[in-house]
Amino acid sequence: DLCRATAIRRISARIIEAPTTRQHKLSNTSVRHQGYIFVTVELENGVTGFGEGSTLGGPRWAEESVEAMKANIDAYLAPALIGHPACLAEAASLQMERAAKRNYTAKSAIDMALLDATGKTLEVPAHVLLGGAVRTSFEAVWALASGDAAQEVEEALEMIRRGWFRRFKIKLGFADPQTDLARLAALQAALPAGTPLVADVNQAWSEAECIRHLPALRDLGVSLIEQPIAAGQTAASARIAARSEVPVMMDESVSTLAEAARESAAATGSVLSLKLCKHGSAHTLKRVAGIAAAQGVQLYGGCLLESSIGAAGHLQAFATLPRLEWGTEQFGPKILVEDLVTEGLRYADFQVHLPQGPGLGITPNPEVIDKYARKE
Ligand code: MUC
Ligand code: MG
Repeated sequence: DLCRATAIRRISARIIEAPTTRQHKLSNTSVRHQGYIFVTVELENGVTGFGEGSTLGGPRWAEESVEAMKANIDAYLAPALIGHPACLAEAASLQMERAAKRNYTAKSAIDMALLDATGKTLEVPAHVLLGGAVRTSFEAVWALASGDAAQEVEEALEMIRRGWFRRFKIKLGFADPQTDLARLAALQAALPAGTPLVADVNQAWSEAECIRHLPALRDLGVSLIEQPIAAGQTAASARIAARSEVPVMMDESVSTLAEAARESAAATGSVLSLKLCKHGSAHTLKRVAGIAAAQGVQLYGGCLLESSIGAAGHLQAFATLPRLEWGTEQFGPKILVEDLVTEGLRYADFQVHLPQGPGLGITPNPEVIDKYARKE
């Protein structure tokens, strides 16, 4: 039967370090390569599934690093799943929960590989295992984060010319607010009027700085302000969200179901960025989305600069959400010097398209993976 056929024979994890086309700066880190954990799951029926978990600058964006993920997968998460049916994803998540607390990125990479392997076994796309797609393409957002205003303007215009992206996110908080605002003003002046702009502060500002600078972001045409204040500063975030004339998006502040409930009820934002690495599995991502949506929070498909492997995993889950008001980022495949798959996700008409085919719908490229795998 299916459970016997999809019993997990082996799980392995490799550290990948893939160079990016340019420096990518955030308030608390700056990268020239992306660190991924690349998970391979082999089933008794001979099917192999793949998953990816992303980091930004080591344990800087969140607490997990590629090294920690590899150690915890090898020592705890993989042994807990040997012999377990890949088709029982919820039960696999429970097994992983018993084996290790938190470790959501590592768990999400394994969960993705299980979905891929089960989808391939049943010859259905992963979204079918998650309720089925209600959309097959998504308005895509590109992140500008070199810190060099002229370069960022040129890059944004190039994305529009290519027909890949016409919505942008600008990373703020690594320079002082005046410098950030000057970058933003240069961008706003160069982009077509009404271009949707997200400003991601990555927790860098205090409440006082928000009170001072959020009106300027509004005046510069910003349509969404992401995580301006440190995660966990619930009362201050709620005050900021209430006084801001631009919607505030929760990102680092919401990982677990309890955080989704608490932050939505406290109204620390009116939009939530969903990411598999924060929530631990595709099913949990859907539950987090439901908790937030039930309290009127709108949804945004976030990313952590995944390759087409992790980006496909996200699209498979995002495709099944009844509402996804703000589209998705998933620009990672286009910021890598070389994508990790044989055929990358398709970007056209300013949309990123849900891949067709069983499982995640992408095929990792073994030569590229070998090339960028850390030599142990
Ligand atoms: C984040 O905080 O949203 C996603 C895009 C980007 O530039 O950084 C990441 C993480
Ligand atoms: Mg963010």
